[in-house]
Amino acid sequence: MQQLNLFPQSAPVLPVTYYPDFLERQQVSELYQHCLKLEWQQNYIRMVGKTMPVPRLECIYGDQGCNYLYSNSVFLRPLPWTEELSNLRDRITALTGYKFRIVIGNQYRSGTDSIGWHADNEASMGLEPAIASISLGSCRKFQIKPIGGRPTDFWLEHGSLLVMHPGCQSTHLHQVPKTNKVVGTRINLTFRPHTGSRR
Ligand SMILES: O=C(O)CCC(=O)C(=O)O
Repeated sequence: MQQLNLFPQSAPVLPVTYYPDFLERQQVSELYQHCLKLEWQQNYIRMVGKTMPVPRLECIYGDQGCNYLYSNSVFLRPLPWTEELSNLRDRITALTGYKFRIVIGNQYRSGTDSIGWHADNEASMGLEPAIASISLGSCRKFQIKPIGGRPTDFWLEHGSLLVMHPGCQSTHLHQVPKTNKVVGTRINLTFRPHTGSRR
């Protein structure tokens, strides 16, 4: 499988690994169809005293009790793993050695859906989490930068896997910016660890 460590001499060293063809063509179409049918919801976030819709749809699946609160505002309670999602989790673990207890889905319906600069550093994931991110559907720009540094752009392709290694969330921020281009639906699945006690 092609693997890009993203450590070429000319580019900044990034604590990520990109696998453009992680999923095979047949598999990726079936998974995309499965993911369209997940329990997507519109969540609301409270920021600077205002409540606003999150600019994308979200869903969460995982181990019972592995609830997830982000930005001190959006509370997600996992639904039980679907067979397709747990199979995918196990494949990523087999490749990377990282273990995951939840998967958070993001559905970007058009170019106006996005996620702003952030690090995934919620305490519920434990120290220095490894996060694995699957992309399905339309290609969107993903940017990552060292805190206070310059961004590097990636185009996350249909069927690809991006692994953010332990430490990445302490030193780097990432985002999927809005775009004026006409783009179709993109689904992103981020597999994450969780410190919840029940297995
Ligand atoms: O959609 C993506 O590729 C990134 C998602 C993300 O940054 C997140 O869920 O924290």
